[in-house]
Amino acid sequence: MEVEDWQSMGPIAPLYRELKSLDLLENIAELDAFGFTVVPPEKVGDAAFHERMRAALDGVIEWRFGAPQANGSSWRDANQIFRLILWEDEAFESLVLNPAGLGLVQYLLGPNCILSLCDGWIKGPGEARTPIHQDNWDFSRKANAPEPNSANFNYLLTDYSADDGAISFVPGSHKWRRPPTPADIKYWDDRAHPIEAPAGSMVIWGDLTWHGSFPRRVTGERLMILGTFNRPFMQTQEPFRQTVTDAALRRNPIRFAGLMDAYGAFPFGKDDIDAERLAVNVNSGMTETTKYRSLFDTEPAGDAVSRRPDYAYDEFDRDRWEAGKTARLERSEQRTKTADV
Ligand SMILES: O=C(O)CCC(=O)C(=O)O
Repeated sequence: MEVEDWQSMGPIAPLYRELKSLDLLENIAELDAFGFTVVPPEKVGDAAFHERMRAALDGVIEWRFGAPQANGSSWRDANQIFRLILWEDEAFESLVLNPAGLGLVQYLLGPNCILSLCDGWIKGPGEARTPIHQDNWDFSRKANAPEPNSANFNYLLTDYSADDGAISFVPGSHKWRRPPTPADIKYWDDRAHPIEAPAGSMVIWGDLTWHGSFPRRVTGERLMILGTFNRPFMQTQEPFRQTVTDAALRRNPIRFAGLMDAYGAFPFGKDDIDAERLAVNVNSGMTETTKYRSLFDTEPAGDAVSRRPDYAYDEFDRDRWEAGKTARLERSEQRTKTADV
């Protein structure tokens, strides 16, 4: 079937075509049927890409904690997340834009999703594990909405098996639309399906799927990078909008400014929306009409984008409002005249 730019599909049709060109349609089917999928290393990047990412994460670990000892027991009984690594190496900027990872995440959340987390994760030998849980943090509702609000990739930097301390999933749990109870957690901890996949793979899932991880039974460290993305009306878990620099926006494609939510409409101040910035249409965060940005766009955005200004939310610019009113009345007069002719 020819997938056309059907108006009713908005940006999902071009996204689907690009995922097809990446040979990822089976992954879409797995996300729908089972609630998780694994993209093999060769569809994520070439050998140089994987080596670069490993060097970047090793660099963060060494800088923050010191290099692990050669005997493989530095991280015994640890299951440690290290937060906000995005700005510690430019390699991570290309990871969050990775066409396979971002493409499948966008399929789950829409192509105007924003970045919520970019973290490293290390697990050492011993008993430490992640209990079965769901990443949908909306505990204000009794039942989950049918579609996820956030989605993750786990980019593996070491091989995964149950003995390596792999992530595990409860297949199909994304359709149950509720978080696990304490009894569920106990039941599924050892029964969940472990991911067996080589380093360089990307595991992807939406926030409705129950998952956890096994303890690591061998020496050495399990390494992974977590990317979490939100729908754009939500608060992010890490402050990318506040910490992104103009230089980072300039050197990346326009979609990166969208991921940083540098053009998101919220929050409003007394002056309401910044229409000029919204018109740039990088990522409105309000509607589905945001222009589709290709997964393959690598053109640096340059001066087309900038950091979010420091708005004086508590001030009201009466002159600006008057100017807007005058312009509106003039437009309406013009329309009436045209209709009279
Ligand atoms: O690998 C793990 O320990 C669990 C990963 C996880 O829960 C996540 O990435 O959200």
